[in-house]
Amino acid sequence: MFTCRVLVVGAQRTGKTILLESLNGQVDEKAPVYTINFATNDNRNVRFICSESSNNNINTHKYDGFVVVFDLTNMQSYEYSKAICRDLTDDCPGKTVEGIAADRVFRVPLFYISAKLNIDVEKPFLTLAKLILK
Ligand SMILES: Nc1nc2c(ncn2[C@@H]2O[C@H](COP(=O)(O)OP(=O)(O)OP(=O)(O)O)[C@@H](O)[C@H]2O)c(=O)[nH]1
Ligand SMILES: [Mg+2]
Repeated sequence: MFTCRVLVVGAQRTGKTILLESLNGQVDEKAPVYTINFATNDNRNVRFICSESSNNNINTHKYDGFVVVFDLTNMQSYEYSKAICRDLTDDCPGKTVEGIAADRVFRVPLFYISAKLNIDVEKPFLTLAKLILK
């Protein structure tokens, strides 16, 4: 079992907690920390130790991966997520045109999910698992 520490990060009220709760992991209520086991489709197992934050001052050394969340109906949360991605990635070209999709700007996979409706919530984590295991 490969264990990796993941921070779910984004503006306030963007569904970070609901997303983590929807993944049916084990919750340590004190921290809170969510332990979620995933199997990739080639049957490799990954354990994600997940926590959430809306603070953009991230201690990157504490984590192996990041899921950056924004709310499609909240442009401010999108701008905030872009700032976070900018901080987290070195490979953002300085002169990228604003307004194009986040995945084009930052070359990170982008997913449209609904934690509330339980649509595709596991997708970002499975992709993270594949990227980390490869
Ligand atoms: N429409 C819709 N609402 C959502 C979705 N996910 C979460 N919400 C709502 O967004 C609100 C915030 O959800 P939380 O999971 O508490 O968000 P959070 O990012 O953890 O919030 P903070 O911890 O306060 O920063 C709640 O009222 C949720 O019901 C979604 O996929 N669709
Ligand atoms: Mg929360």
